[in-house]
Amino acid sequence: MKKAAIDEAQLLKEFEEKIEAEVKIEPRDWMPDAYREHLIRQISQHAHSEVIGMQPEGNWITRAPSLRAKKILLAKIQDEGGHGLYLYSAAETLGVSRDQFLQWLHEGKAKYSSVFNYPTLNWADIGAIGWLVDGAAITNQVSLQRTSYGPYSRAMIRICKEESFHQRQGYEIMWKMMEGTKDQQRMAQDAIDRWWWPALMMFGPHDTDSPHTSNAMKWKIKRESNDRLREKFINKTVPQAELIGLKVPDDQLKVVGKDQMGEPMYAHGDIDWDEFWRVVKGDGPCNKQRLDHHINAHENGKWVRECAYAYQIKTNNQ
Ligand code: BYC
Repeated sequence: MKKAAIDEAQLLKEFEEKIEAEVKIEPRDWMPDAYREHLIRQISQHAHSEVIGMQPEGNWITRAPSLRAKKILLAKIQDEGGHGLYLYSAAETLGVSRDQFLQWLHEGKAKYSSVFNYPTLNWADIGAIGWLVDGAAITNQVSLQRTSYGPYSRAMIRICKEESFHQRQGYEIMWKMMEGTKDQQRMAQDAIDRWWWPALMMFGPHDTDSPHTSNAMKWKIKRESNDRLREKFINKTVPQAELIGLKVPDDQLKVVGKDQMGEPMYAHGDIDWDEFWRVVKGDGPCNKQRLDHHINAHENGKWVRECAYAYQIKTNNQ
């Protein structure tokens, strides 16, 4: 065997030993190309989700029903922007520039979570996003705190702290509406009817149809599979819905057992995977609007970036 091949085999062995021993992989460590590519794809798509996810909620800042509600919504949306920035920074440690990530997003080569391609039609949708969409995101992200790549794991730990406030403020909106008038209760039920299934789709295709799961689990990038996380989310969320008098829009939902704490575990009905793939591939209700908005905002911000670069060059030369 040639020396380069021996060296590579040794490096791979050391990498695998670290993964096995739960030692985080750091940016300057050797890693297989496929591990790097996998992380670049997943972390950048995660970052894009955070940033595109600001749009459906941003739609309601000017129409929040009280000053308190407006302040909470503003703070939440600002947090999402911050999450995007931590994640872009984590992804950049893998050797790809922020400009490149944005170009892939604008060209439609990079994905973002399909859930953000649905419209926010009324105030109850803001409650449903916080409760269900952030609730689904946090279920996934708690698990990703233990991911094997150090910068991604550390970003997740910080993001989870903020995400739990997001989930609770969403649930509070729904709970208040369910304590309100008949019309408010109808709006809350309508919102869960429209957001429940897209929230379940956030976990991705069934494990048997998920091409990336096998490597992701082998390298401990993902710590739990798409279906396992979806089940966890359902088990946690159905009792919350029932507590405030909301009905989960799934006629096939049924209790199939109890967990170790005596809490119910559920089996759910069929997810409409045709709809999922249609939306992922660009044909959802708001795909075009979301991407156009991002591209326009990016173009309009060009002068700000140019000023910042010019200032950086000037101060570096002093
Ligand atoms: N939407 O083999 P699979 C937030 C794609 S934002 C679109 O299972 P993987 C918030 C997948 O990319 C945070 N595409 O992939 C912000 C792959 O296509 P490519 C949201 C999806 O990576 C503002 C193909 O399907 N959270 O919290 O092993 C306001 C096959 O899938 C989706 C994240 O972004 C989807 N739902 O697992 C409020 C989580 N699902 O790449 C809240 C980060 C699958 O081969 N990402 N695809 O072209 C992950 O954890 C994983 O990437 C996934 C998919 C679980 C999503």
